[in-house]
Amino acid sequence: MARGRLITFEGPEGGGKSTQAGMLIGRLEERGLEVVYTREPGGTKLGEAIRGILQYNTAGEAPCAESEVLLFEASRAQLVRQVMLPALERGAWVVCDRFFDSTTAYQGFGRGFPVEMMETLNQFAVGDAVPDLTILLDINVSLGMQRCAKRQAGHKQQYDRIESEALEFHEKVRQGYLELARRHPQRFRKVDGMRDVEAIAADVWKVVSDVFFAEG
Ligand code: Z5A
Repeated sequence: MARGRLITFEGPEGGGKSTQAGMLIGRLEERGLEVVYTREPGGTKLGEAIRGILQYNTAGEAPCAESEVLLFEASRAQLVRQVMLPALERGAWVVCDRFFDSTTAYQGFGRGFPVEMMETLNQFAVGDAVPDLTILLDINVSLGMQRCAKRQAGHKQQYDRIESEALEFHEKVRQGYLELARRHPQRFRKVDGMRDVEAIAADVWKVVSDVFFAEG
């Protein structure tokens, strides 16, 4: 059985990663593929507990910036061993909502930790579970925030710890993602996330078709 494929969605918040991941999975399943959806941080019991700590301080205090990095990596290492590698090895496709590029973008470019250090930690956490394709849903920070504010108001939710960071932080993250896409052109495809859902989905499908299903 051929190894499955790993596709990750990345980008600033509000770019529509979860929405587009769901739509892509529908299209892949129509082709008869087994698809496993997961997300970071989370996707395992340990990872979901870490998610609470990272987003809502459920340990009773906020992690310091160094702990934050290591908690993301711990959640990731567990997800890779428990969910991703077994799925890929049995030939399933895995679609993941955020993965290690989020650490490089948020903790590296955003918080200012050395990018090379984040990449070394990422590599330790994931081993050879490197995405075959990373779709960067690019969106300007204020539009992303507006979308999230609308959703938050609808669900009467609080902003989480990282969403509550200043606009300048989120702008550094966005620029970091654009830099990563330039550095890794083989793996990254940038899609404009500022349009309507259907237009974005059509572009996402074109990218996936070109990368995986092109004739010849
Ligand atoms: N983080 C980190 O710092 N380091 C790491 O290593 C990792 C993560 C892995 C995870 O939060 C946080 O952790 C995240 C990064 C950080 N923090 N921030 N900021 P999360 O998983 O809860 O949230 P998120 O990943 O940022 O996703 P999101 O905010 O839910 O956005 P999204 O998935 O990109 O978008 P969505 O849920 O599909 O859509 C958001 C809203 O917009 C929703 O109401 C949709 O109906 C609407 N939407 C979606 N598409 C459209 C279009 N095209 N037009 C209009 N409205 C739309």
